[in-house]
Amino acid sequence: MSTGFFGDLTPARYEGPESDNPLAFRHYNPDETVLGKRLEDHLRFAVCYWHNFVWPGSDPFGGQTFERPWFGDTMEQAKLKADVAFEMFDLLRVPYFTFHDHDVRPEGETHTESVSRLDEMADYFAGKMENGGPKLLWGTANLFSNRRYMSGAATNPDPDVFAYAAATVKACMDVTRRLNGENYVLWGGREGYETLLNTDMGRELDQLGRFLNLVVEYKHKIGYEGTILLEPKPQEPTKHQYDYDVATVYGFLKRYGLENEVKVNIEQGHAILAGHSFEHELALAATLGIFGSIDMNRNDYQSGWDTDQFPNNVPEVAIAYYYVLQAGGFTTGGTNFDAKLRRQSLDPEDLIAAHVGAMDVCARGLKAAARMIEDRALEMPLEERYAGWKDAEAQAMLKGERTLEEIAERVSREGTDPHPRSGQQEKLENIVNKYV
Ligand code: XLS
Ligand code: NI
Ligand code: NI
Repeated sequence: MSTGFFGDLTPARYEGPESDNPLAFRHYNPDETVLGKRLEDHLRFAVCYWHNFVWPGSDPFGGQTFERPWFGDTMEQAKLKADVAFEMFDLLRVPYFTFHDHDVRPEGETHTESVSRLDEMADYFAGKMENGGPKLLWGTANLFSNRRYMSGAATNPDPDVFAYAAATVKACMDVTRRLNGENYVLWGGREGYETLLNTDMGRELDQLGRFLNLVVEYKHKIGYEGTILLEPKPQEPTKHQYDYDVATVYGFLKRYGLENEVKVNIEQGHAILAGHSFEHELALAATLGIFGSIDMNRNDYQSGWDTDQFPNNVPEVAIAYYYVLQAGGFTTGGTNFDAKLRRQSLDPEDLIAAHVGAMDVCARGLKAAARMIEDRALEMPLEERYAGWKDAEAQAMLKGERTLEEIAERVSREGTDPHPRSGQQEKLENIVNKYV
């Protein structure tokens, strides 16, 4: 039986680019084949639970703007929320969703009660996920909202908080596995500091390293086959977050022996906060072999904080998917909309319009990226640019078969004087523009 929250809306359909229907897909046709694969299987869209069904519309200067019948802290309301959430997944025909423990169940009086409520909700979800219902892209634990985590979870000066967080992650991994979640995410919102004056950075990094090793050890112990993902972010809510960006995370993983165990979930807005472009983070993760999944939500370029807006810039999204495809596309990862409405967008229909639009933008972006790949539009100039390295002598230098003296000797013998060549940036930008 329907909750009636979405009135008489019917599932969003693909109607083609000319459609005027604001709740129809103009570019996202899940069954369209792109590079030999269905669009739905390329994009692997996921809707997040927290921004859509938990966030009340607050901002730093104001409280709740949304009025939702499930706001409250009873299990009954949690189930109503789940009913509405699954109705929305259905209306959008998204293949995946994502959630934190905290999003789906009211906190209990004790840890045990919180876990049993989570288990009860997982059972409730399992029923709705049967028979072609949406699947779980990833599960995660909220280790940042409760005041016990104000000084960090794994990096807390108090070992009891470390233990509480560890127990919470165990419960969330269990539930994720039970629901066949394809990944498990850790975003360290409080794993950082407000001031160095009260922070022992070396100790906190070691705590975080041990925590993540515990997670990986447990994953192997229970035979969980999903991917463990870290989500980098430079700051907010902390002044400094240890998982600053992809490069920092990679150094951290190396240091604690986890570079082959853990990958990254890269969020567009977090990349911008770190002073990078989204594609920089994607390309670097692919290069380092740790690319996992994406959170496809942008920031406002003027605001300087995580505004979590739905994507709406096709050229930006196209470049992002270009690097996702270059990395071989998603395996267990996908496109999660960690995005929220603006707080004035009060209507249930706004939730649908936001996602439909975002999915369309992503579909356009991915199709443009696929065409660039098919035409090898950027690949050929790149090959050409590095062609000199095919030369035997160049290869010998690269493979460590030449010493510094030998190279110097050859340069003076041959009188080599390199000729600068154009980087052709504008030409390449024009090529991209042709596709987007
Ligand atoms: C916050 C993060 C968070 C993670 C999941 O900025 O993006 O929402 O994706 O904990
Ligand atoms: Ni974020
Ligand atoms: Ni995120």
